[in-house]
Amino acid sequence: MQVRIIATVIVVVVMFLVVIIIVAVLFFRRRGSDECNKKQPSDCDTLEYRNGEVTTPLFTAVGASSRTYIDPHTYEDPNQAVREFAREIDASCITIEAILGGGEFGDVCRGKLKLPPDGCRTEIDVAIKTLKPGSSDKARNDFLTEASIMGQFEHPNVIFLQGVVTKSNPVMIITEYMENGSLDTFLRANDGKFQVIQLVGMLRGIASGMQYLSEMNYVHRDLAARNVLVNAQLVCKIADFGLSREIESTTEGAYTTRGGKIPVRWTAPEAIAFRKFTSASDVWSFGIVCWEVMSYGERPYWNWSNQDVIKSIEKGYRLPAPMDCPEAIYQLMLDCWQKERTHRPTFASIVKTLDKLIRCPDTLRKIAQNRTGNPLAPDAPDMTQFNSVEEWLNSIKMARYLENFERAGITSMDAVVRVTVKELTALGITLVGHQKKIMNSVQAMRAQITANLSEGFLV
Ligand code: ACK
Repeated sequence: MQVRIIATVIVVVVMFLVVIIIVAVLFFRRRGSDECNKKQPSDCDTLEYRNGEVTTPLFTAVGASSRTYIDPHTYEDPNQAVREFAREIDASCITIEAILGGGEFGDVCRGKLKLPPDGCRTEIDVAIKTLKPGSSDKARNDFLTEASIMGQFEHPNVIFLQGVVTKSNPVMIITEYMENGSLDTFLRANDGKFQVIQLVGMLRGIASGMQYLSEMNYVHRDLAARNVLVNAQLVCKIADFGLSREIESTTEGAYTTRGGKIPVRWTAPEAIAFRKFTSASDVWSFGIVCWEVMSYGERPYWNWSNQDVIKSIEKGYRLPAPMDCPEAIYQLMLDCWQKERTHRPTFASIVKTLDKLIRCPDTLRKIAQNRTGNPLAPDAPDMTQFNSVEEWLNSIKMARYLENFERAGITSMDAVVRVTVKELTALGITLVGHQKKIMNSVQAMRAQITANLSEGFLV
């Protein structure tokens, strides 16, 4: 009797729980779809309804969320992507005032845009990229692709697209106006004029824009100071999305064996070697941008040839800390330049690191000490002239480790050039500062040997 009562109670309780679970599931599913319907169709689905038409890209990423970038090349008709992602502006709302410079497809101008919401009464400053009259259909499509990409982004550190003019000639792309122009030119023109915290603030902005883009699954492939714009308040914004799919950088691109172009100095080794472009390769480029910013627009790797850059990086050489660069920022650069891409920080963690440094400016006081300068500069000490390990260790004030090297059988300069950080630890050199000092010297030596070899000198 008791067993029957207990069994009945259990059955009733289980049935009751099952009913509650079913009701709860139905309730939440219903609520989810109601919220979805409240948003734009694109928030729930990649289907878009514009002007009563249903348009859709040919492919959609599996599990794509509303925050995923859609490659305009997946559209059968490129014009459709432009209609989808960029607002058409009437040419009569635009006044061109001055030419800022030449772009890949035509002039870049400054001008005014009358904003229609209040009957064209408000005018704002804009930048206007024009397409050269008489350009081919392919050039027109390539030109407008940038607008289809930019139109998908909305972030304070990513250049904002106002819209496009495609229904009249010249075809134009209208973006927000950035008073101080491109970051590299701006820094060169203002050498030494900023406080470190201002420079770090610029880097924080760039990292934040890149975090947003990487979270949208967008890989830039050409992040460099020349492709960052600066406004009057020193806010930095990522620009230049025209080259992001197929690198065609006119000034920096070096041809690969497969006919693509790669801005070598800014590009991660795996992207150069086998075209593995990812957000982690964008992080490498961000490290180079940090170096450009902290050195006020100096050219990375100075006047080295692209081949010298590739060879030196492969051998472990890394750019030295710029003058007066905080140690913490140089460490961040070195982290971005980890050979193994999975060991590099993400943009999210870079933003966190920079935020912490900005919140506690004292952490920026310590200046990187391991500044070795350009080992290929005419006045750089010749690191290839040492006849013995002892002579070399004496020159860098590390003679205390002579025995460690000898015990490990590293008794010639040929062996020294091949030494790695791991080996240093194994031979008992565990102080990070000393490891850095020794490795900097080894890297300078490697760079000079590479340069001498490429110039045909016997070393
Ligand atoms: O270094 P700059 O002054 O900044 O010269 C180049 C020139 O146009 C050709 O690209 C400038 N530029 C490009 N986009 C913008 C923009 N949105 N706002 C202001 N200047 C821009 C760039």
